[in-house]
Amino acid sequence: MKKPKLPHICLIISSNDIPDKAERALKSGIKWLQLREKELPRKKILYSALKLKELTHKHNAILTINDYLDIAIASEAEGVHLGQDDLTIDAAKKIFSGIIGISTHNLQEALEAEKESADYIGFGPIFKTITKKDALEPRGFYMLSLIQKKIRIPIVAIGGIKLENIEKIIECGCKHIAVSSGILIGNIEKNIEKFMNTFEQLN
Ligand code: TZP
Ligand code: MG
Repeated sequence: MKKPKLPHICLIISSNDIPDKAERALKSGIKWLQLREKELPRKKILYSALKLKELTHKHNAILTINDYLDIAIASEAEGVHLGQDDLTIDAAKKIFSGIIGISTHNLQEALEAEKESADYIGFGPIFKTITKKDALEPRGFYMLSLIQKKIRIPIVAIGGIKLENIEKIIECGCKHIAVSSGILIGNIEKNIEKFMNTFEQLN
């Protein structure tokens, strides 16, 4: 199966956002959802993934699952997003032919991910985030630009990305972002419209 092209914006959601916020986001044009659920037992995460897959399929969007390759496979999600302490990319490739992304936080991790032929890297946190409790220190624009120069696979900037700072992210050459609070807090529809407009100017 051919891997789908990565949309510009990945919206990170948890089970609490299903179905209401997930559906509103999809209706507003979001084409990539990532299920990131750190609290619930695996069986409940699977149920969330299955429900989300129904919704993303209906709206012609893709779904990726954070951390759990088994749940990605069982829910027929298009991809999995691995952390540095999850399965290796090599191991994931043996059992999964979908999109494999991995979180990176420095140049060395990014180069390793590229060498292992990840489909994309997540890079961050770019700014301070309220969503990830154990997030590292913000990497900032400088690091993002450096990574952009050295890495050829798609880079998804993550962490504290908001409408106020998105233009600078794009100036760094970045074509993909993963966002949670910047879209889910406030008016979801308006936030998405503004984020999408910013990227449309690129095309
Ligand atoms: N990894 C680094 S920052 C982050 C994750 C999962 C959270 C992103 O959420 P927000 O609300 O857009 O900062
Ligand atoms: Mg993880």
